[in-house]
Amino acid sequence: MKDLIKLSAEVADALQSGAPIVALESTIITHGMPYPANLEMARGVEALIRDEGAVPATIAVIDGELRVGLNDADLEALAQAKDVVKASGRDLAAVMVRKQTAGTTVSATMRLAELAGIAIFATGGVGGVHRGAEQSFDISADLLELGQTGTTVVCAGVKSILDIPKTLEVLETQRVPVIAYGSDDFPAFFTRSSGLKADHRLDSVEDIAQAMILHRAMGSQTGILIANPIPEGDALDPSFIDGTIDDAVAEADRNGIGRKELTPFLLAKINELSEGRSLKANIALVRNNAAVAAQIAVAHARFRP
Ligand code: PSU
Repeated sequence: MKDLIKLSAEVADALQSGAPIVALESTIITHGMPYPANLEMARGVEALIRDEGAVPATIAVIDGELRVGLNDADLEALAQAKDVVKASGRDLAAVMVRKQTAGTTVSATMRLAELAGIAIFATGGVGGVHRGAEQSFDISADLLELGQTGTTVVCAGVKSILDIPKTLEVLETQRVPVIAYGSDDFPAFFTRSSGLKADHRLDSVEDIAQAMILHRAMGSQTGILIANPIPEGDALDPSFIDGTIDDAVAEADRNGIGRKELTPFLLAKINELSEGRSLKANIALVRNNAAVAAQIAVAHARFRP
């Protein structure tokens, strides 16, 4: 199956030698942030992972080719690409046949990371159950992928653009362990707490690496969701950001935005309404997640049987 994927030389070497690797998604570059902040974020996150002693592997589809590990020219092209597809796992085959370029969502990136043999993946926020899902049925494929693909995903929780209690319910149904790092609470992306408890709390990256190994050793095929709260100094005031999110959700509703356009629309709208404060927080939390994911990868490479 590895022949399906084109690995960068650096990632291929790291896989061969068992060096720590952190996978990164690319929808956050193509649909989650505007240019040039997206490019700076992508470069900065890769540099941070290297500083922690791991190898970054940004994943995307370029001209129909499944790529694991991008070079700087690839990142630059992706950050500016127009009409680029947002590909979840189910979209990959058609995108390949049509030789399209796509940013990979959490679900697609998890699947490709697993195919490549990469255990850990860092992102900002995962998709979840959208508000009003009892009418729209809009539940991100990310949650179902977490239920069947054994990648550990480090995120900052989920945004309150989503219905967070329902998102946690689906994760429970999908048998996905939800572990908060250094916190009792499940974080809400821009803020350190959603007001809901996480199922488990672990306080060290070594403990998280051990949990990954035990989860697998017992035959579980599901992913693990690590919820890493945004650093205190970067968190937004809950009343400010919640109001902004409510306004963005109402505007999406009025304009009939749905399906795969909904999350990118809400992200862009929140950034506009918050005058860039959400983007700044988003970048800070992605960087924090990348650093923690790299530390977990280093511990995991040490403990792995
Ligand atoms: N949430 C964010 N930023 C993002 C995304 C989600 O805060 O960029 C992206 C991720 O790639 C995620 C995808 O996998 O959106 C989920 O999209 P949907 O809700 O359509 O499943």
